[in-house]
Amino acid sequence: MTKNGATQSKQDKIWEALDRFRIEIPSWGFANTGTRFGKFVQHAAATSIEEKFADAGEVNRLTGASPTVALHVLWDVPNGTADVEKIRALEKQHGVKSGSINPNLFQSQEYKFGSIANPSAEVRKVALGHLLESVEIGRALGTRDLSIWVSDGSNYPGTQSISRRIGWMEEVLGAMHAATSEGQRLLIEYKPFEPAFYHTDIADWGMALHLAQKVGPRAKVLVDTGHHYPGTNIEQIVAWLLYVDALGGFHFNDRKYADDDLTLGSIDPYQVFRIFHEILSAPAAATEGIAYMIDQSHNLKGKMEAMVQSVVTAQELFARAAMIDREALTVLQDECRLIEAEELFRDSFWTDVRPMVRAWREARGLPADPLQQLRDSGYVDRIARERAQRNRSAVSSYA
Ligand code: LRH
Ligand code: MN
Ligand code: MN
Repeated sequence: MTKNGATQSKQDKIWEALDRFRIEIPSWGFANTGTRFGKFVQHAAATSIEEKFADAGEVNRLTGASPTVALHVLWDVPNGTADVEKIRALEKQHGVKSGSINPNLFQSQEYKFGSIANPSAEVRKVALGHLLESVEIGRALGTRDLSIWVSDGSNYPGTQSISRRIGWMEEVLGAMHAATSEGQRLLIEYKPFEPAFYHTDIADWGMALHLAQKVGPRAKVLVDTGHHYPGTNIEQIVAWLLYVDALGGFHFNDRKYADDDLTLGSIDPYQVFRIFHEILSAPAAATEGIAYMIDQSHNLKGKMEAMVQSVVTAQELFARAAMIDREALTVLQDECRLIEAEELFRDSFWTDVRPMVRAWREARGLPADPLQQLRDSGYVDRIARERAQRNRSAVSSYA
């Protein structure tokens, strides 16, 4: 019901939801990636921060729903705050802002035995230095979130003290939290395994939640949908994190087996719908700050196409979840009318919202079909030509 007592139409609910839904896109989703077995290079892939911003700007122009781009410090901001001016200019040029800042605690040789959970105080200090620099970068760029993924762990039982490492992480993350300003947040991401194969220091939401609660009020938990064992009830985790006011945001992607980084909703769109339903069922105050982000690796799909497809899929699933008549559902739940409750829930999921989303796009002056518009615009062909040419001349100038 609306304030004046009238029941909101499905279309109103969808348009209202789409007006406020924004999803951040990752700079690394535009770059050449692969697996540990090899990389398949795409001519259209971005190889510089300039190209990543250009691509992100184009995705936002097409969808109107992705105005920020997540940056990975080592890959995008290698010179620290010295890069900030250049990034500010790119933001202006391409009409997208920097989003979450992702420190990199997993690539340096020093981190062979861990970063913030490394037994060496010297290495932990290096990791803290990088985290503090990331806080500075975030402050200088005026961004809110620092997304921290800790790849630390061990490969063989008995080789590390699991419990002492908890204390070390508390210390480092506490020092990082102390350096943040009012408008900044620490989002702590968890992952059950990979690259560590026996124990991972922050393996699940319980561990991430403990650290977030321990280090301070600006720390929250980040849920990467690919970072769960098969069959995990992710929406239940989401409901609990919302309940304890600790849900900071999401890295959306899909998976069939492990951290596959497939595009959002490509394997199990019902799961994304169920997650959105939990969010939309929670009190508005608990959900306002949630950062929706995409974290994918488009190894085989075209980078631009995959990103547009993912943003559009997220919008469609959010719209479907927004349509659920939650008041009616609550009555059915309380009266334990199971089939009716499930059918009401499923009815929204099975509704084809695409015509309504299309109408919303047209009303907002956006392309009615972003993917088709991307094809028609010739953007991908153009960047593929330009970037292939540039890569060829770069190769011949080294020869
Ligand atoms: C780790 C992860 C983390 C990283 C990103 C590149 O698997 O999900 O969020 O920052 O991938
Ligand atoms: Mn992630
Ligand atoms: Mn991941």
